[in-house]
Amino acid sequence: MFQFNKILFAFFISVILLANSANLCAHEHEHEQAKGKVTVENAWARATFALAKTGAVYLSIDNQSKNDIKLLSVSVDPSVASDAQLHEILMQDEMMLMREAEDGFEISAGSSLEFLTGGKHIMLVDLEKPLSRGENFVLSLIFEKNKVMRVPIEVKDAR
Ligand SMILES: [Cu+2]
Repeated sequence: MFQFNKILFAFFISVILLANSANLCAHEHEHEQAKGKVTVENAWARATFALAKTGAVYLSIDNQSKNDIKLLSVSVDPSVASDAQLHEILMQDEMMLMREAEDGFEISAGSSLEFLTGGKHIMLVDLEKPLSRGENFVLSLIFEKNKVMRVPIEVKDAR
């Protein structure tokens, strides 16, 4: 009986070791993909009026990796707004309109995607409360292949 327990124990240990090494592999692989040098700069949100129901976030995503990537969508915590959308500007009959970019945006290798005032922007829809200067929140950028970047956003005065 003692012998049996010992064997069982050894078997158990090796299963744990196997599981651990599998984990390690997965982790390293993930790390390998993540270090593809995609950076986010100049991230900020415009402070809003007291009764504003929408807000805008601006940032630029620099793809210094060797692969094309695609930004599919964005999201924020429901305590900030009920929805976050990728918006683009288009001209129609000399009027500037905005619409949701439902397919997201491609960012080819070595290029960057800029969300700037007067251009592409990230729209926060149904704000829980107005965005006040100095506040911070987190915006999640959701890329293809389930890659998510969580970006700290600082609220700054409208200019
Ligand atoms: Cu918009």
